[in-house]
Amino acid sequence: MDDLLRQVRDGRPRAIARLISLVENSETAAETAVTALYPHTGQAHVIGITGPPGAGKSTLVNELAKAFRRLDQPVGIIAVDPSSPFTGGALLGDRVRMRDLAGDRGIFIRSMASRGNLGGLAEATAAVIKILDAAGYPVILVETVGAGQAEVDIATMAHTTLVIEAPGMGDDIQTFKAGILEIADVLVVNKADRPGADRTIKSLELMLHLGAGPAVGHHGRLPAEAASEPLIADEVWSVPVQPTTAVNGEGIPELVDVIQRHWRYLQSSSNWLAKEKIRSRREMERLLQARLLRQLRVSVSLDLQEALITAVAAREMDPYTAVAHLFAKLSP
Ligand SMILES: Nc1nc2c(ncn2[C@@H]2O[C@H](COP(=O)(O)OP(=O)(O)OP(=O)(O)O)[C@@H](O)[C@H]2O)c(=O)[nH]1
Ligand SMILES: [Mg+2]
Repeated sequence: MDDLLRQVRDGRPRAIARLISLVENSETAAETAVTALYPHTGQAHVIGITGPPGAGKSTLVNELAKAFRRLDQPVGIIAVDPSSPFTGGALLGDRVRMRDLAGDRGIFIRSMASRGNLGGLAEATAAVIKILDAAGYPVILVETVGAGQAEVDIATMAHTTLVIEAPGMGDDIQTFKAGILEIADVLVVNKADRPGADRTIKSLELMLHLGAGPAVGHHGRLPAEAASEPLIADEVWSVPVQPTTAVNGEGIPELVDVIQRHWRYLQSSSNWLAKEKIRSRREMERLLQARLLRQLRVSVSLDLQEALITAVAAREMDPYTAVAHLFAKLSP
């Protein structure tokens, strides 16, 4: 493992791929890898790309990667698909779409899919981000298809979250998913070549107006329970709406400018530590949850779990008492 970790820090693609496979398949490997690599992380700009199926996320990721390569920045790409039970070859379509990137040594692409457990996937994704960060990729693009909790999880891992929408999916304010304003640092209207793009842009701008009113300290809108550190109100980021046509590259240079502006905003901001604390708290909660569930599997027989579930369903026991039984078994 030590040798492998050294090679990863040297940026060797084959070592990186091997370590990622280990981490995907074993929580212990993830723990060992992250513990060793953590001191070497914190350099990368992690950019989340999320949005509904077919909005053009992969096409856009492809274009963004090419744009960052033109700036001479190595780029790591993680495509996460929580709805797919397969790993590796599952996102073959994405690979095809990103094929102009193949052969570029400055690009590392990895697809990840569900292991039948969303929490596990988030944990693995967080570990893979750290591996690429420690391996020296200054830009890491993480694509997730908008699937509820997964996209929120990615938003808490990314410094900059792009929410991708496309025209023609019904442009009423109500049809945009609730919650996207909370996670978006930039709203991208892709397929700007399609009829109705203007209307989508206007709807989103209106929604931003209604949602936020005048400029609000961004990420101050993350749930209050997460923000133990007061966010300083004089630092503001107003979420821009950026049109793009990913298939021909239109709007991409402007989008890269916006992304870089957001990065500078984060770094110059006195809120940096407060935001890092929000991210760290979320990550630790996720790990704790995963660990508790793992411990439950080890300490409590499936029969007993089933019996308690049945008792609650049959109204023979209340859920609090059932959980108290489980919890008592967890502590040694
Ligand atoms: N007209 C038009 N089509 C686009 C544009 N960007 C992407 N597409 C097309 O939209 C389709 C879906 O693109 P993808 O990049 O696979 O979209 P995605 O959001 O990654 O899709 P999933 O990963 O399946 O959720 C493809 O056929 C693209 O060629 C665009 O700017 N304009
Ligand atoms: Mg895709």
